[in-house]
Parts: sequence; structure tokens; C-alpha cells
Amino acid sequence: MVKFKRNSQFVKLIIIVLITVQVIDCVDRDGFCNIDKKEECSENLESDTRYIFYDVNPAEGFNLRRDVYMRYAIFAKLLSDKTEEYGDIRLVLPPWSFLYHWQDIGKPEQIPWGSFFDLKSLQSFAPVIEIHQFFQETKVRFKKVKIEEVYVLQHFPDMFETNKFEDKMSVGECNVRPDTKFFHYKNLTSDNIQCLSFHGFTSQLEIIIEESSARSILFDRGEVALHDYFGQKLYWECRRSMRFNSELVNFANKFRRKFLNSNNIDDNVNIPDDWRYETLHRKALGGPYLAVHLRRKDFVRARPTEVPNLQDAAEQIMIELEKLQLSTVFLATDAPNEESNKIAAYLREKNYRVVKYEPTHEDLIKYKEGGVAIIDQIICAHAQYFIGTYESTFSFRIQEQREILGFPCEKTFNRMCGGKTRQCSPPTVWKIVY
Ligand SMILES: Nc1nc2c(ncn2[C@@H]2O[C@H](COP(=O)(O)OP(=O)(O)OP(=O)(O)O)[C@@H](O)[C@H]2O)c(=O)[nH]1
Ligand SMILES: *[C@@H]1O[C@H](CO)[C@@H](O)[C@H](O)[C@H]1NC(C)=O
Repeated sequence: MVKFKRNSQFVKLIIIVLITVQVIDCVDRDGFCNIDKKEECSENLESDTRYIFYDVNPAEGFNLRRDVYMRYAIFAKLLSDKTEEYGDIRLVLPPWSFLYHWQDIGKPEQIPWGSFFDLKSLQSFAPVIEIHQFFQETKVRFKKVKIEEVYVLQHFPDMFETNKFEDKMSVGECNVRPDTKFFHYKNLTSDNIQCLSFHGFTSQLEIIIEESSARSILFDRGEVALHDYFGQKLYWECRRSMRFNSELVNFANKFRRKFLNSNNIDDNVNIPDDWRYETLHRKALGGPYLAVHLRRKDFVRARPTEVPNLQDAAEQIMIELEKLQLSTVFLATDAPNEESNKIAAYLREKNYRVVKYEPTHEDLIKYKEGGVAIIDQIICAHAQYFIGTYESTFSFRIQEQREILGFPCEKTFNRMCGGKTRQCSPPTVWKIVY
């Protein structure tokens, strides 16, 4: 993302300083420890455990990261079916820090997955662990852990020029100078970092696992590798296992009861405690409200023809409320308050009820922006009818949730239209598969 002006002396100097610092940093010092030197590092490391790490381009948001998780969870699940060949596979979950859209609080928070998701449920699909469990398992008598092999995935520069779309990978020159510290931990590093030009599916990374004897491998820029099973049964199993943290679910359910007259029994969205017992049905009714996810901020600039202006958004919402014979809209949005207040004012003027979840300061500290986003998503997922924003991964995750809950497709795959005509193609329908 950062572009250096090569002619600037100052930048050159900075680069030299940075390189020098990094070279010094790579030198093996006392206290560095290699995970495979078992005697030195750890008494508890089980001998055939292999840790797979992945990370994602820092510029990617929360909801795309959830999608990248699925690629690696499925990958790890399939590898873990081959214990004979690969040993005991564990996928180490990348903690959440410095997310692009989230407020920068000046320090990496390293939020564990359990804050947002139900870890047990994730583990009932794939052999995933939190990074603190990895630290625990590799523990004592050393200060730094080296990941034995790091592959920074990158696109082939010529991919779109040559149109050679056959699958391929090769270790080569790095397009971007890679980091030597991982997940913002000072004590997690590697002296074996390679760039892997890659075009293909996550499953093809199995070749690396196969040919390597490393006990810890990190795939950085993991989003470069694509889904193998997009939209298929395995994809949906993985997606269904991504149950949310129960505190967030309880909070959202309370909110539904209190402000939206919505509960699972009346809404007919009761799902079993364990995702593995879910079955296909499309009988969900949802609560007596329309839910709208209105993505604004960067989308207003990036997709001007797809995102309506505020008055237009309000008018589209009114038309839908009228059609549905509903009087309440739940509005989920990243818009600043001035904007969402304007929309609400248009609607209230016409006697519609506008409900928004506005987290208190305590909510934000407790649930963080990710938790707050999930609460909004849960509430949207339980509405009688949902309208999302074109090509927003935030909206996609809500649509998936509604597929899991069993809503008829036509009540889920709808979007706000931009432009004057208010006519736009409907979103792609990704139906759940069992
Ligand atoms: N609470 C809340 N947060 C939102 C909403 N819409 C967007 N956000 C925030 O804005 C961020 C950006 O959206 P994401 O969908 O995660 O980012 P992304 O992966 O780049 O996806 P796009 O929406 O496709 O940009 C989210 O992570 C949320 O923190 C919303 O309706 N409610
Ligand atoms: C590395 O640092 C983190 C936090 O700073 C700590 O939780 C973890 O235990 C450390 N790991 C090791 C192996 O010392």
C-alpha cells in the first residue's frame, strides 16, 4: 500500500536504517530458540504435532478475514484426516489486531478468536487453536519462538497479462519486503522466510506440507490462495461451525426482545445447540422488522453508482416497509451519526420506527468493534426481511447467516440500489447446501 518515491534521499536513508535494524534483528542471539530443538525449548512439545499458521493482508477487513479463515480451516481439516502422513495438525488462529476499519488504539490488541466465535464449535470442524495455546505448548526457558518456515504468498506479476490461468507456484523474489515479526508479537519470528508466487487453491499448499519436515509453517498473505470448495457442502459445514461467542448471541437476543419484539420461538428460527444437527428447511419467519445493512464510508467513494444517497436510501426503505406492511426498520451501518440521523429523520417524519444498536462505551470496550459488528449482524440475520449493500462482505456474512437460519432466499438476497433509477441487478444468490 505504501509507495516509496525512489528519488527521495530521505526515504532512502530510512530504508537503509530499516534494513540495518532488520539484519541485526535476524541474527541469532541468546534467547532465540528454534521450535524443533525440543530439548532446548520445551519439555511439553508433543513430538508429532505440526503447527500451521496463516495471516492475511493487513488491509483486509474483518469479514473478508472470516472468509480466509474458512479456506485454511478446511485445508487443516483435510490434512488432519491424514495423521499418518502429516502428524497431528493444528491450525493456529491469527489474533485480531489493527484491523483496517477499526479504530487504532495505538497498540496491538491480539484479540483471541474466542472473543468473537465459539471456539469449541470451530474445533468441532477443524483442529484450530488460539495462539496462546501454541505458546503454552511450546513453553518455558526461552524468549523467542522461531517459526521454521514462512511462505509469503504473492500473485504472479504476469498473471493477468499472459492469461495463463493454470495453477502454479514458485519460490522467488519478494514483491514486497516481508515482515520478520508475526502477529505483532516481539517474540515470534523466523529466519527462514520465502516468497511464494502462487496461483491456485488452498489445497495445493499441501505440497509444501508434504515436502517439508518443519513442525511450524506460516502462510502469510493467506488470502492469495483460493477456496477449493466454495459454495459446496464442506464450505457450508465450515461456515455453520462458525457459531458466535455466546455472550454476543445473548446480547443480540436481548436486544431483539427488548426493542424489536423478536425472539427465536415466535420467529421460528430455533437451531440445534450443535451445528452438526442442523438440517435444511426454509421455514424461518424472522422478527417483525425490516433489517438494512447500509455500508457507507469508503463505499460512498469507491462505488458511487451502487450506494444511494441518504434521502434515496430512506425512500427505498420506506417503499419496502410499505410493501412488507411493517413499521419498524433496524438499521446497521458504518455511517457516521450525522448520516444515520438524517436517514432516521426522513423515516420518522413518515411515522416509521427506526432502531439502531448504538454501543455504549462499555460495550465497545467489552465487545470491541468486531463484537459490535457481530451483534449488528445477528440482529440483521433475524429480521423478517433483509436488504444489504452491493458487494459488501459484511452483507455477505449476514446473508450466509440467514441461509443457515432457514429463511426463504427472496427474503435475504436483496440490496440497496444506487443511482437515480433505483433499478439494479439483485445480488448473487448463494444457497446453502447440506
Ligand atoms: N457495527 C457495524 N460495523 C460496520 C457495519 N458496516 C461496516 N462496519 C464496520 O466496517 C468494517 C468494514 O467492513 P468489512 O465488511 O468488515 O470490511 P471488508 O472485509 O473490507 O468488507 P467490505 O464491507 O466488503 O468492505 C467492518 O469490519 C465493521 O467494523 C455495520 O453495519 N455495523
Ligand atoms: C510471547 O509474548 C506473548 C505476549 O507478549 C506471551 O503471551 C507469550 O507467552 C510469549 N511466548 C513465549 C514462548 O514466551
